[in-house]
Amino acid sequence: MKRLVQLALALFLFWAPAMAQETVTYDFEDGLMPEGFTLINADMLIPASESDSAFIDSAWIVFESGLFNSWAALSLSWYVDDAGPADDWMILPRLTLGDGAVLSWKAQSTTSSGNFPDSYQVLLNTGAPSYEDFSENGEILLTVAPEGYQTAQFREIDLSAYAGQSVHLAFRNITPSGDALLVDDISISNVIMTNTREVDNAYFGLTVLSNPISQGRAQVAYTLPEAAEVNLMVQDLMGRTLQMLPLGEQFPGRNIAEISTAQLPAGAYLISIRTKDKIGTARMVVRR
Ligand SMILES: [Ca+2]
Ligand SMILES: [Ca+2]
Repeated sequence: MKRLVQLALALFLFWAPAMAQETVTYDFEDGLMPEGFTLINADMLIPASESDSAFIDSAWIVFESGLFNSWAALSLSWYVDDAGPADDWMILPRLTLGDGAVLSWKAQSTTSSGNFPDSYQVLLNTGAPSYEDFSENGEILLTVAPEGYQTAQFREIDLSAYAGQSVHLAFRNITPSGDALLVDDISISNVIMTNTREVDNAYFGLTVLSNPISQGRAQVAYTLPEAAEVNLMVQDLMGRTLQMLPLGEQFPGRNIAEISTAQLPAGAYLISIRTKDKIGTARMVVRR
């Protein structure tokens, strides 16, 4: 009997680390900046084009790109008076790297003439996801100066030297004077998973009733497979949180929650139902 226990324990020890390694991918397809990302607009420069005014207070935004035919992260580098350089950071949540981890992504400069291509760095830091900590202690893994503009470039960095370390990875736009940079399909293989929340848009069957909404309130319906502590979040399409409503412990089955929409300008919003391990989303349109 003792031998059996030992064998089981040996199997468990062998099995557990292998099973706990996963690939983490950010494809931006829900139209939102992923939860846990840190954005730092360190240059504080003013976008040259008025249609880019969203970048005044945001280093990177999630954008539906015609070039990629996909949602992607986009960082602007064309500022008033061709000022520069850009200094825009997109820092990923902390990840613990397993053996043989590889970071890969797809990037492209958006300049159509080729005259204003974007440059950027990819960095790694074991400290805090802040400008100060990254500037002091961050390691530049790769500098791309400039990125290609005619086709998407697929790039990767071997992270096996950092096995066992818990790190933040960052993309930093450093273009002297450019147009914009697209980054998509950021993927890190062999990440040691702890407790993460999975975005599964359809998971709760979340629907906005009587959508589009023209009244001052909206009702959303969702289904819980089991009782759970639920939060309801309203975000704009830039990923900014507008409302976070703790709904408390909710019963399994179909539930209805109400949101006040009186303060929301006409437009599209993202509603999400969040439990400790799942996020389900739906779009809501407000009309006036
Ligand atoms: Ca995408
Ligand atoms: Ca900026």
